[in-house]
Amino acid sequence: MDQSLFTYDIIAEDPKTHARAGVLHTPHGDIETPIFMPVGTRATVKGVPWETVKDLGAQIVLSNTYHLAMRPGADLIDEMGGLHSFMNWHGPILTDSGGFQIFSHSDAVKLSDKGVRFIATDYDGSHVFWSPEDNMAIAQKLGSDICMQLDQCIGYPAERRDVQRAMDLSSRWAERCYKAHTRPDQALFGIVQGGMHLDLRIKSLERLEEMGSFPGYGIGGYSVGEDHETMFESLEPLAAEYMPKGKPRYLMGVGNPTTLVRGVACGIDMFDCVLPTRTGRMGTAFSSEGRLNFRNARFAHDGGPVDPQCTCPVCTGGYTRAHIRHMVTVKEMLGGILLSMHNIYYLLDLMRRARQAIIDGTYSEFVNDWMASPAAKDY
Ligand code: PRF
Ligand code: ZN
Repeated sequence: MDQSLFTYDIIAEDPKTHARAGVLHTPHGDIETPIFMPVGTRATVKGVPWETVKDLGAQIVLSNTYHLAMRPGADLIDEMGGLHSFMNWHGPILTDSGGFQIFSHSDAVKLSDKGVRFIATDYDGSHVFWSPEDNMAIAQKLGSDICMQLDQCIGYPAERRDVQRAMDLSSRWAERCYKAHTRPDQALFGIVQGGMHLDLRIKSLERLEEMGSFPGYGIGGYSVGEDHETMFESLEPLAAEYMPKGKPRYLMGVGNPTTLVRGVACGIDMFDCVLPTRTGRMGTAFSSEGRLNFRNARFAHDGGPVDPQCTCPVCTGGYTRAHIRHMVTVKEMLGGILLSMHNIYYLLDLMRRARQAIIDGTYSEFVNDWMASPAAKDY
């Protein structure tokens, strides 16, 4: 499969860490890495119009094959001209496969070598069966710039033999996705699984590399119940020593600010997470002082911005902590929207600054300063 539209140029490598800065080319635009990708699971970043998502600095957004296939359906999106045109976001889009839903809906899922059967409990309860080929057909109909293989994400803790089984199944599905994927204007990324076991992770990666040439690699199966140190114990060597240098590395579903900073030091290029929007809707803001909970009465009389050090449109636009605390308390939707905007900007800006530090050759100082700052304290 010719995936030459998706070249990845590494423009700088930090001398003391494994961090890299790069540019990933896609048919809908270039992406400067390291990058955070805001999540629009159901073809919208909850509460935030696309013009705003763009103004916040997003270069690529995520969506989800499982959720879009349930509603409104891949045929309808195809009929409306594909996902970019349907959702009116004309920059790069990455669609996840549904592999995470195998984990998050695990009591409503039946797995076999043939594929996955979902009992669509969060929709109308109907059963859907997907082979890896079906999953690729849906992704190709949606027409995202990057799609992910169908995989099995397994939780933590788990027995090694179950982790191995999930990894083996993911490898076999990867091969079938690889063969079934034919759209030259869409990149297919393989996904490394293997839980917290470095040897299984390496095996998983080797199998993907043997299949041919994926234009990029997802790293799945982290942030599933383990603590941070447990994650970095295998993630660090995997990314720093084993993953191919010239391909983008995408750590799936991980988005707390400190993990981003440390992940970049390991050589991760791409991140996504619902955290900024989900916690924003619940009244929580990332900030230079750590996480702030706006349901807290201490903000009731505070006329300052959400974060005095932040340059987002909310923090520079005159919105006060008192006003936002009020809106969150009485459940006015603008409160959650403004905090979602601030949180998205916060992660985008964090990655912009990380990238600049990599280019300047000072990323190790960046990490040290970050870890010593109050922003890192709610990790
Ligand atoms: N697989 C897929 N999507 C994912 C994950 C995974 O393992 C994760 C794990 N954190 C998030 N999203 N396909
Ligand atoms: Zn802000």
